[in-house]
Amino acid sequence: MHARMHEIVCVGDVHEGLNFDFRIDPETGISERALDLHGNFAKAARWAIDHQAALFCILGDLFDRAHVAPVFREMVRRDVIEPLGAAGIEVWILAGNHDEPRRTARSTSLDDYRGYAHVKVFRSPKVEIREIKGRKLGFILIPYMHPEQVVEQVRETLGKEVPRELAYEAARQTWKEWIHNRATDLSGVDLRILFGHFEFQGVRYASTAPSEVVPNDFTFTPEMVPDAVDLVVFGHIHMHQTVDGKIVYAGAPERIDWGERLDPKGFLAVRPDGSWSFIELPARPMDKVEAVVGMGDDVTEKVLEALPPEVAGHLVRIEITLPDELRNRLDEKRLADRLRDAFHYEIKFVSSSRPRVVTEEFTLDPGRLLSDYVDKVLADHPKREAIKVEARRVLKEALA
Ligand SMILES: [Mn+2]
Repeated sequence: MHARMHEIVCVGDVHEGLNFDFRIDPETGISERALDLHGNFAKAARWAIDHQAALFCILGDLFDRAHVAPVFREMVRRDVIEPLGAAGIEVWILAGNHDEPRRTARSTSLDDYRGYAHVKVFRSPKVEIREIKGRKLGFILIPYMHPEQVVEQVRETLGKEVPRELAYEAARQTWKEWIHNRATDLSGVDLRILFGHFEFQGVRYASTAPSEVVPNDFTFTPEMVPDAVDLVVFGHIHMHQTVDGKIVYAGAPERIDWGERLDPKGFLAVRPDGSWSFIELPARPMDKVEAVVGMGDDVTEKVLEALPPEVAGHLVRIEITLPDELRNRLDEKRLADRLRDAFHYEIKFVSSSRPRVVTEEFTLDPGRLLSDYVDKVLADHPKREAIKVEARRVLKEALA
């Protein structure tokens, strides 16, 4: 055995199964963009194999929903689960809020991998101990559980009824006590690591988003982590960052939405002494282009001017604000020619004649209809984007 087998590779929110409505391979039904997400996940697995890692941990939201198409489950099996198994690397999969169903009894696509001896799927909290490079490491694992599920557990174990409006506070208290007790149980180990999938208060979602406290979201607070825990490595937030010293988010291995367009993406390599490195992966460039057109302007010229010089392989989103009268003046053929090397581009027209976003396309896609509906009805709502994300998630779960 080589002496190098010691890193713990931690990968966050992969979101396999996320649908994109462009560059779809008619054979597989998969968008090339979905292959970007998968490709970076496979690169993390490759890195683990090349570095003879001791452990490969997926920190939740491997899948975008509780049920994803078999083709995605097969790709994960083929490019990640099985190669890691062949290299003798143990794999841990924690459930996240996207792939853990609200009802525990309903299964998730994650359960597919239970049959492998080298894989452990965690859908409820657990403690594991491993000896790595001569050091005894204690792991406290807290997969995502919906607050209702936590309350349900409190009722089962204590026979105590918790009113719905107190669910979040009860869940926080329950998690805090549980983590504290497990850390105490692990007093004999050399290092205690907490793996989980939750939001800590004060995190930033992306460098383009302001860090705001959304009071209705279920959050952890740093006080919930006892001193006895040496390192906290979490998934759920897609931006790699450190919170309060010892709390680290691995971040997503690729950019999942447009808010993440400026952020570096990758995974973490944790060493048995508790130190870690962020390993960056190549992320597809995303350009958000805004053109504001006035009555006297040439629409096409204005848009061409606003484009970055290099777009080959980029995702481009163009938002054109213009008076309704100029809506038909864009020379789409010239634009298409200029953007022919782009990976994909989309145009959104914003009317400067009316304050609201106008949907110009006709679609029967339920997800887009719902997004458009939220855009229209909640146009001025400060949390419109967050509401849209959650609404689409619930719809997807319902349609799956
Ligand atoms: Mn999540």
